[in-house]
Amino acid sequence: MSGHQDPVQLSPELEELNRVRHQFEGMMLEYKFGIDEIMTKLNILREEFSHRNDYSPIEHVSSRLKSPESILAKAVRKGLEPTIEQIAAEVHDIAGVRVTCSFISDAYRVFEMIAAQDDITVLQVRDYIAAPKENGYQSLHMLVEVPVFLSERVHPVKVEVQIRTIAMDFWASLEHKIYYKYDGDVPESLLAELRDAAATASRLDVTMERLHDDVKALGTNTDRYIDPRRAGTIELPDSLLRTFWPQADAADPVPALVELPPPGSSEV
Ligand code: 0O2
Repeated sequence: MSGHQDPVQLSPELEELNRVRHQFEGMMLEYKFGIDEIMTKLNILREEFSHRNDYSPIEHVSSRLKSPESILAKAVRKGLEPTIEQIAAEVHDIAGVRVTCSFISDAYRVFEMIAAQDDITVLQVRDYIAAPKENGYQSLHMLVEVPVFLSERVHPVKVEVQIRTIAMDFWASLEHKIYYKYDGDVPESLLAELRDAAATASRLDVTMERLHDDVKALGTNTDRYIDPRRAGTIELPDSLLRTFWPQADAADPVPALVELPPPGSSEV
């Protein structure tokens, strides 16, 4: 008996199926390479920032390749021909990268840094921060094209980059879960609560940005203030003092210096 097996003869239908599957896998691989390129760019920026400034506008970066089921569902929703060419042309978020930032200004800063890179082409921008969606969704979406260098050709790959704050991301992941739990048919009372929560998240972002600006306005002279975790005396700008000293009013001026409790003390 020889160890060799006869090659399997596939019917023409199976041959065709095999060809499409191979083509689809090739397309997904190219999208994965596109994600790899963008992730590398973002990780370089993040590490460079941390090294230079001890602060990075990029808090966290994640990526996902859309599942074949999700791609097909979107193709059906958009009324596309079920061909790889149509899907590649019309489904823009097969490759997705998400960047979370602490502050809204950081989101725009990251946007500008990506857009300014020579090999990046920005195909589309949707600014749901400036103009949130009806349901309260906020995020800055940019659809970019990045060249991927393959063995025999250079292939431009589309990647959707979503940039948002931590608060926006917290809201969006819960809303996404709720949307899928109710299969898109979310009760009106829950939708109203989600809109309220989005407004709260938005206020939080604005407050955090203002506090951050106030702290930056203290300048770079680190001798002027002491790490609060190590207790002692800390000098704060007026708006920050009023946040920690709500009993102060115009008649009772806020003291210029605040005594912080010693470390480990339960006193507030
Ligand atoms: P998933 O599960 O994240 O993949 P387009 O085809 O570009 O014309 P599309 O796809 O609606 O239209 O574009 P858009 O507005 O840029 O949205 C793309 C992605 O943004 C969505 O992908 C979500 O990830 C996110 N997104 C958009 N709107 C919302 C929203 O209201 N809530 C949440 N939580 N996320 C949103 P998918 O395929 O919908 O989902």
